[in-house]
Amino acid sequence: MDTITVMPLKRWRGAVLLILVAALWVPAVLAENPDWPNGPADDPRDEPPDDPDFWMEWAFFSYIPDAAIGTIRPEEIPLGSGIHADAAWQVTTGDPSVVIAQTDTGIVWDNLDLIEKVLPHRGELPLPEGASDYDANGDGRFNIRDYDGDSRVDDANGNGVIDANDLTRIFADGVDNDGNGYIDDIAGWDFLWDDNDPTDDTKARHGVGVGWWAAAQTNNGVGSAGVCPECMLIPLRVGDDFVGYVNHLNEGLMYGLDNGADILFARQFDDQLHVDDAGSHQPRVGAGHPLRHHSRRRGKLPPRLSRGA
Ligand SMILES: [Ca+2]
Ligand SMILES: [Ca+2]
Ligand SMILES: [Ca+2]
Ligand SMILES: [Ca+2]
Repeated sequence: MDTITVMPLKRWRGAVLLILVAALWVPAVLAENPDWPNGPADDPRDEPPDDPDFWMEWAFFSYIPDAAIGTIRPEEIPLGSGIHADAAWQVTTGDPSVVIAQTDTGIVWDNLDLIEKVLPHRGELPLPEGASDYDANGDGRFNIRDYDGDSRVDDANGNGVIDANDLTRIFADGVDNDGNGYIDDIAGWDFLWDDNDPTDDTKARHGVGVGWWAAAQTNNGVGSAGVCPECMLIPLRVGDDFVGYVNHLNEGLMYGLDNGADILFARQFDDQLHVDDAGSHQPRVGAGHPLRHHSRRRGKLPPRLSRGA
């Protein structure tokens, strides 16, 4: 099986060129936009989302930014510069019932475009204080905002914001409450270290990037946009760099399948990854760099995150 994705250098050159060209185009006004998105018959450029970095997301555009028109062959101009996500939003911005398993290098919890996009795991959590439903605020989705005002919840990880990782630290009780084989899998899982904290602690940031592109909170005046603005994410850490261990990826994909994900964000490891069989104790990558091997001790590990730990 293949494992890691590395874009060939010549493709990067093209991408960098387009980014530079797109960077020349800056819309006159990027204000809060309650009218985003406009209708399918309208020009999406008339009502862009208000995210300040959206103007750099040439990969989403159904058009060529004006500043780049002269650099593109005329016959290619109708193709646009990207995947036409802006046109898709004019039909739908997605649905929070659609869950993406983000199998990558983990997550940074205080990313303002992702805080509300992480799907907490109901089976390991108490109802929000005083609520009869996990969607305590009735906005149609279950996320960290449903614990707003809950006297039990605070900034347990000390990163300055209330995020799903705080729920893990506060409500971890050392019990696999839902019996899915993972103890206190409250906000994703780290298959690299086999624990319940998928924090990107090596700051690889690849997982943050792909999670952002997939489902960043959009039109919120922060950062940029996601392809599916309303979809939710389960952060599943399966590596800490561009070199990974395929069994972790497989475990992450299986976790997603078994725990309600509709979309498996499968990181690929073409050309770099070494595929290891499940019984090997000495997995190796490429020219022979040994990887740490972690035996599965699912259900036997104490929770890495607990109150005061
Ligand atoms: Ca809610
Ligand atoms: Ca926090
Ligand atoms: Ca569990
Ligand atoms: Ca945003």
